[in-house]
Amino acid sequence: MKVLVIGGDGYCGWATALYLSELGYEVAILDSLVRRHWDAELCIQTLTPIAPIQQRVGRWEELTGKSLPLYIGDINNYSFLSATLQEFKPDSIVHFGEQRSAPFSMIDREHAVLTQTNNVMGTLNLLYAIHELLPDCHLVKLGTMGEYGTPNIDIEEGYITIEHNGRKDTLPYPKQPGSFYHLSKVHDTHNIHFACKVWGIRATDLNQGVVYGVLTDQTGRDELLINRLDYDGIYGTALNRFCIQAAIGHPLTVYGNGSQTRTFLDIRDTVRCVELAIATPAAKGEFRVFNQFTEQFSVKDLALKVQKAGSTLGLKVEINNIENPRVEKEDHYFKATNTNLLNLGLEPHFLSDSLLDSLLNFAVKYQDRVDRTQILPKVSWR
Ligand code: NAD
Ligand code: USQ
Repeated sequence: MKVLVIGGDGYCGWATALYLSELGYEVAILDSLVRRHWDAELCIQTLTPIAPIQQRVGRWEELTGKSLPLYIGDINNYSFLSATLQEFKPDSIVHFGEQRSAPFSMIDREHAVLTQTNNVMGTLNLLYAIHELLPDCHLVKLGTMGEYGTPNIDIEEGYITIEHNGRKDTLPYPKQPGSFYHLSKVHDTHNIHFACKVWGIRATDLNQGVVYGVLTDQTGRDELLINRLDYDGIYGTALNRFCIQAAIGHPLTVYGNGSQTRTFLDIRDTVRCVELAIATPAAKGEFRVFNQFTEQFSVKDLALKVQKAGSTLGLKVEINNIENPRVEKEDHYFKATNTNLLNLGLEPHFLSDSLLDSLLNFAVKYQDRVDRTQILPKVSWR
């Protein structure tokens, strides 16, 4: 099976491209490299020194003897996108290629517009390209658990059955996202759902939780294959940030009282979930939604876990409750369903002390690359 990984130079995409390539899928990477450009603009860097995409791809090909073609360009350039699809002819497209930071999308008008234009138009262009050129191709699109927000009822997988005035229907689950970035995912969801209905496209929306960890069997094989690990206040995500903060002796930055609860998964499960989705494609016209996470934690619980793991490594870890820069509920009900991927055979890697140790050790190894001025959040929602 041929798989095109859009966003294959990014955190989730790079790990996924190598994993699928190792499993024997014929993989190609498409990426505009715009994330490297945004990093430069914001003066931020990944903790880990990532090699230029051509070098990391070359190293993978050298080590494994597998070819990993590279298409550098923007999916909003329709002639580039169509030429790529016509040349590579994928059976599945895994779409990670979006601006994915909530704080980035809340910097100002320009960044909100950039986020929604890049993400919503990119996915719309992709839907047209699939419809016109590869109508049988399965689109596996990365959505987010943040599309649902924090409703006071259980969160289902994409749809909910409702009885109203004596009638019953199964409808898209209500969406209450918490940033212009998360909203871009909701807009994508509606566009994909509609395209499945009118054109018979087959699609799976993976509503992923917050990803943690950095090592996979493939990216750990050589220094040139190392994956990115963001720790700054814009692109760094909660648990990865806490581990890096602990390693360099910075107090953990818990926003508000830390009771806000989110879903999480190990990057090794991200790659496996994508494999499960492409191995059993959606039917023609089906818009399938999987909630892609393995556990849920409050931010406060995560900080306490990192503090405990740090102490066993001799690190003195302080926890700081700082003013929450976001507008989000802190004390709320949260219970989300994730049975679809488990039913397909996902065997989760649960967050363990050994994982925290390995993340902490990784962070200690590269601590000289940390720019401490980039740790505290600088973007306010208000
Ligand atoms: P990332 O920023 O590391 O990677 C995204 C990649 O997409 C980058 O290499 C970027 O250059 C590329 N890209 C962006 N816009 C593009 C365009 N228009 N054309 C071509 N390439 C483009 O992000 P990530 O953490 O790997 O996230 C990947 C996807 O997974 C995103 O859609 C994100 O919303 C989703 N997701 C991520 C997380 C997480 O915790 N990292 C959690 C849930 C969902
Ligand atoms: N948080 C802290 N301290 C920090 C960083 C974050 O308390 O230093 C809190 C935030 O206030 C929030 C929670 O941790 O309540 C999660 O924040 P995050 O930055 O880890 O994650 P988020 O902004 O939601 O975005 C990340 C990815 C995004 C993905 C999303 C999945 O960047 O691409 O869509 O996780 S989810 O959260 O399920 O929507």
